[in-house]
Formats: sequence, C-alpha cells, structure tokens
Amino acid sequence: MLTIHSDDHRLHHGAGEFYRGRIVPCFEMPARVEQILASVAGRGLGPVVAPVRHGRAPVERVHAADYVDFLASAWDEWCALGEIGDALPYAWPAHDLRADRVPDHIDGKLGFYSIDAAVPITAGTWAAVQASADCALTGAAAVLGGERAAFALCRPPGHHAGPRAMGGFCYLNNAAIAAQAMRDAGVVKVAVLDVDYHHGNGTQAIFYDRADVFFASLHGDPAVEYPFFAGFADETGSGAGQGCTLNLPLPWGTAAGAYLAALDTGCAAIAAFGAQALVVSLGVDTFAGDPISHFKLESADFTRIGARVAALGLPTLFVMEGGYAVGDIGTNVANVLEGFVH
Ligand code: SP5
Ligand code: ZN
Repeated sequence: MLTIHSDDHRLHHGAGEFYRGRIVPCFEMPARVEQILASVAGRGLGPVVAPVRHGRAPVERVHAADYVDFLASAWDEWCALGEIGDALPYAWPAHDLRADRVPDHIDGKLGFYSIDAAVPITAGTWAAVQASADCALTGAAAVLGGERAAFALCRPPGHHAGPRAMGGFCYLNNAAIAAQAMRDAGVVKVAVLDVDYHHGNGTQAIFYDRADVFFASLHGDPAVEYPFFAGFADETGSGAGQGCTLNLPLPWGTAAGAYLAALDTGCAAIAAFGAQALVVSLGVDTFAGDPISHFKLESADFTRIGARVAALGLPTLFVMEGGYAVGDIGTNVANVLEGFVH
C-alpha cells in the first residue's frame, strides 16, 4: 500500500492546549507521525512518497474561503500583537451572541473560527496544515488512478474541522477534502467511515445535507465525551442527506466485541448506500492505552478492523486522524493497514 507523508508536519508543534483550567502539553505531537512512519517502513507495507501540492481550490470545495484566509494569515496577525507564544482562542460566539459578523481583531477571529481551545496556531502551522491536506489529496489521486488503497499519513488531523471552524487539534478536514476530490473526479457515491475515538463532527457538518457522501462514525458517547455537542444517534442527516449520516455512539469501556459489532453495522450501511469509494478517518485513540480516551481495544484488534474494512471491497483511502499513545501508535496503525492488505 502506498503511504503519503510530508516532513512538513514537524512545522506544527503547539506548546499547549487548554484543558480543565490549565494549559497542558499538547497530546497531538510530531513524534506520533515519526512512530507511524517507522512501523510502516518496518513492516514493509510499501513505498512512502511525498505529497503533490494541490493548492487552495480543492480545500475551498469543503471550507469557506474566509476561513482558509484566516488560517493563512492568523500567525502574522497574532505576531503583530507582539505575542511570542502560540495563538489560542478564548472567546466564542456561543448561544445568543453575534455569530453573523467576523471580528476585526485576531482574538475575536480565533474564537469565531474555532470550537475549542485545543488548536494552537504556531509559526509553521499553516505550512503543516497545507501539507497534511496535500497528503490526503495525493492519496485520493492514487486511489482514483487505480490503486486498491492508499494511506495518507496526515498531521495535523482533520475530522473535527468544519466548513468554517478549527477544533480538536484539526484545522483543515483532510478526509472531507479527499472525499470531495473523489466526487469531483466523477465518483458518484463516496462513503467516509470514521473510526477515530472521537465523533467526526467536522466531516458530518460538511456532508450533512448531501445524498452523495455517506458518513458513518463509531465513537465515544458525546453525552460524556468530546466533542460533546455532536455525534448522537438521532443525527441522521438533513434534507437530501436524510439517512446519509450514521452515528454509532458507544459507552466508555467498549472493547473489541461490541466495537467490531458496531463496525459491522457501519460497514453494512456503507454497502447498502452503494458507495463506490471509501475514505477511512483512521484514528487509533480507541486503543486501551490511549491517554485521553476510554475504549479498550488491544493492538491485535486493529488488524481485525483493517480486515473488515477490506471486506467492503472498495477503493480505499486511509486518512490519519487521532491516537495519542505514542509508543503504540505505529503498531496499531500498521496493524490496521496489514489487516486490510492480508
Ligand atoms: C483528532 C482527535 O483525536 N482529536 C481529539 C481532540 C480531543 N480534545 C479533548 C482533549 C481532552 C484531553 N483530555 C486529557 C485527559 C488527561 N488525563
Ligand atoms: Zn480522536
């Protein structure tokens, strides 16, 4: 299987994120990708190639242009304040506040264009974010070109980023950008299967009212888990997209048996939808040893996930999302890919 990877991910390394009243060191760190790359190479999973630059056009097929402008200029606007640390938001247009106008000041923009304070912007963030999207787009092109599957080793991740908002370590929604690129290349029906521990609220929002992209997600119950405000079972799509969103929230402590049963439900729905290509939002933060999550999958279970995804028989693009047990992340990701191939 082809892996697409860029060293530019290292340009994004936030110092901290806001959590329970304190700034804590970022869980989403460059070492994650280095570990995955080492495992992919060690298992002999196939060639690793650099991404091709695709520019803003395919990004703006799923994100608003003003949001992309914000990401591109946020660091410079922040530095103009004289700040030397990372940019982080602290005020949001929630509930009855004015969400119909974009603030002029960067502090206001950071809140307007975000859903939480786990998205530090550093000097190299925009370069890394673009490279991450390019990995997904290059992977999509490979699959469109006839590859059975490809693995976009994206960092930063993407599935919490909506049309006009960053959040949960995500800036551009790499999986959604890739799925849209497949649509634009003529694939009539595309499915996104999100197996990250957290609900892919951004991906869901991007495709919620559409009948051409099916979104299925297995995740920690948002009643007790980030992102808290999306991912419930009664969210099933709207308008033409009614029935094209499937949320499978699972309780804390979920282990392989219940997880794989839910995965079968998700895969059956994707098959029934008639998808012709598949994008997998691949998070391995479902691992029992993950420091921020509460599922109980063991490393061997990831092989079984890969095998079940392969059984769909679809051209498949894996897009890297979360997973924070840095010592095990390479093993777990390689297990999914190996399970798919064998
Ligand atoms: C892509 C992805 O997996 N994003 C996850 C964003 C999760 N944000 C909430 C983090 C909560 C951190 N909890 C720390 C627990 C330490 N014991
Ligand atoms: Zn996650």
